[in-house]
Amino acid sequence: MEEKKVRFLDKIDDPADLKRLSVKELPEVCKELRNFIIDAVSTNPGHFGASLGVVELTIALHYIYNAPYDQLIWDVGHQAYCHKILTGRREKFHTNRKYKGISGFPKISESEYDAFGVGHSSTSISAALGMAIASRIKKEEDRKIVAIIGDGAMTGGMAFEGLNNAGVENPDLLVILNDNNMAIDPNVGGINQYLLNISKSHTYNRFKKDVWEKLGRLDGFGRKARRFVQKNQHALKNLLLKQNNLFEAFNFRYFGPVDGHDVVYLTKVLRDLRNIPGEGFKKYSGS
Ligand SMILES: Cc1ncc(C[n+]2csc(CCOP(=O)(O)OP(=O)(O)O)c2C)c(N)n1
Repeated sequence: MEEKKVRFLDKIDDPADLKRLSVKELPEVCKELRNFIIDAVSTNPGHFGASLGVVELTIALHYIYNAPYDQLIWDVGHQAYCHKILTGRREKFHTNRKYKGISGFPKISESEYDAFGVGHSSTSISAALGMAIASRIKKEEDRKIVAIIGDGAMTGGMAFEGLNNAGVENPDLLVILNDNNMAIDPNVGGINQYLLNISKSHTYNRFKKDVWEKLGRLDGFGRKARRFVQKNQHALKNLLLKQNNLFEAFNFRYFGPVDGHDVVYLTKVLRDLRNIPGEGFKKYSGS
């Protein structure tokens, strides 16, 4: 069997080690992490596809955010293998889901990086909202809270309770919709159709990407114009999408879709989202 060379992953014991790498090196880390999971899960079975699907997203999140101070909340948690491996549990990963081994889901008592204990679906937005409000009360303005939720979990009622409450609470919160059109089985229902429709709206997505990138390159006037676009996104989107955006209706700003397998681009998008100034910004990003 061909020996797989590992240049980076063996030296990543926490996200600080990941941050020492250059953005250009991240695609290689993604390959190594994906191989690591495939090898581990082929001898010790566990949730396979869900974690393989978020390799790039997890690496980009840990590269840009400062966990455990920033809190990453995985919905269901079956997709958190990459997160576990990057946060000090690589060497224990062979004990995943075994008696006295590490848990197959984020578990608060297992690691300070596991911000919320999960297993049940559709809880992440409410949990993240609670944490964002707590952070606001404690005046921790630099602390970021991110919920990562799949399109399957997004169909659950509790996810909508979270959106509904966030709409009036106005927290500094990023919700990442990891839309792979798949749950345990292919996803079904009205929300699924809706998500397919918005992710296919090329007119809007193309327009936004072009405008955003061009304005970002300019200084002075460009920055002002970018702020103007930012402020008026809601109206602009409705105009271009020719339909109301469900998430915007809940008072979220919707950015997306974003290619969730392009780790370099993801770091750029997350850095932009992280740096959007001011309290009260709520962001919803499809990937
Ligand atoms: C309350 C509850 N109901 C059902 C489940 C079973 N369940 C496990 S994963 C999952 C859906 C996962 O799909 P998605 O959110 O799209 O994530 P993906 O696997 O695509 O990453 C469900 C419904 C659960 N964990 N909790």
